[in-house]
Amino acid sequence: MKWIRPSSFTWVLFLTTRGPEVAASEHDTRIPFHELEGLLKTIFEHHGTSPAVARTLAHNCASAQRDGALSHGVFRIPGYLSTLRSGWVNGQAVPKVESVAPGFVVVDACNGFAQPALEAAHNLMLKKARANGIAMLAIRNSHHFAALWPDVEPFAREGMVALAFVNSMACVVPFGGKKPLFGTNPISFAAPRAGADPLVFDLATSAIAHGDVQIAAREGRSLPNCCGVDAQGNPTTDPAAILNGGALLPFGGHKGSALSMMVELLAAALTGGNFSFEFDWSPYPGAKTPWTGELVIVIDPSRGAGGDFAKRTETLVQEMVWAGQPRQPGERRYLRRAEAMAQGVIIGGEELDHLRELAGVV
Ligand code: NDP
Ligand code: PYC
Repeated sequence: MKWIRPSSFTWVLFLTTRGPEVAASEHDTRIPFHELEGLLKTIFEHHGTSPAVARTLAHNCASAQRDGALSHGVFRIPGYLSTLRSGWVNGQAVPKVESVAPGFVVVDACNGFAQPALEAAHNLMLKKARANGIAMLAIRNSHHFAALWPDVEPFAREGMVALAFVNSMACVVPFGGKKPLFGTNPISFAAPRAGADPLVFDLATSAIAHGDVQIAAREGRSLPNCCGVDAQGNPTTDPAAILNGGALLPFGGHKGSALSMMVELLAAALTGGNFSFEFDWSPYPGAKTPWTGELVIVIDPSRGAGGDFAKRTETLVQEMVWAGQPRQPGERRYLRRAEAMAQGVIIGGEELDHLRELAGVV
């Protein structure tokens, strides 16, 4: 078979004429990004966070909604509020940043959220990665309730390659096992591209994110095969059966299970945080946020490849396109982002009314 390499013009046309995959439904409305961010900041502050924590969480959550990462957008607000109300997490925590080696930063999040801890270490991480070629950030005593791509994309925008690992709560059965042990344990990766948004992937190591199971249950949808088991350990496509005594499975059988195990070791054992099975939130009714750890690795690619890394990424992306891959990881989010910044962030009408009530602006 003869392959015809498309011209770059063809691909630009393909990418710019294709709309985002998720269209607004008749029940949806739109809100400017900065308004959504402001609304969420007010809500967080009204529910016990410091202004600094509120600003960080609001930006993170509004960004997920903007980019169509709906399992970690405003859908998460009730969970954030109930976890704050329960006293399980400290919304006022001020992270303690410590430089423990030329290429190693440790942050004690002081039982607060992981994002303010990451933010507090961001500049130091960049400085160390530039000075040493690589820097590690070990966050412990933290709660991560969000998508992971916002933790790596900013580093790639600074020319760095970044990886992040976070563990969550025991709800995934290890391959061949009988009881949940691992969290849904996502891994994210970001690399700079010459003349384009960074190449980013962010994926749960479970067959499906817990958030997506909750959304499917709420909408009365069944799940694809091989996502989870019911309370008796039988395969099920019913999200309610997974949520009520059942469990999730790793993606890709033993391979996803091994990656999930690695995330437990990197995000918990290496940081001094809890394994996903180690914390007990039962004395805190309403607690929803996993109390674990996060590891972030930032690499300066110029130490290995001179100034060429972003161009090499671009070459690989072009070859993937030419090989027929219809879209790259991260591309859907960038399309949604561009559309939301131009026309407003899509949100359910009732959901927005509820957020306004919570913020006390109606
Ligand atoms: P998805 O399966 O939706 O997507 C995984 C990755 O694959 C994304 O980078 C996505 O890009 C890319 N992708 C999806 N479809 C395609 C395709 N057809 N071609 C090429 N690339 C594709 O993510 P998950 O459901 O696994 O995870 C959802 C979110 O949940 C993540 O943000 C994750 O961080 C979060 N999560 C958070 C946890 C926590 O403890 N805080 C625990 C578990 C999950 P794109 O973004 O462009 O669609
Ligand atoms: O969607 O699996 C998930 C998740 C766990 C913790 C935060 N999100």
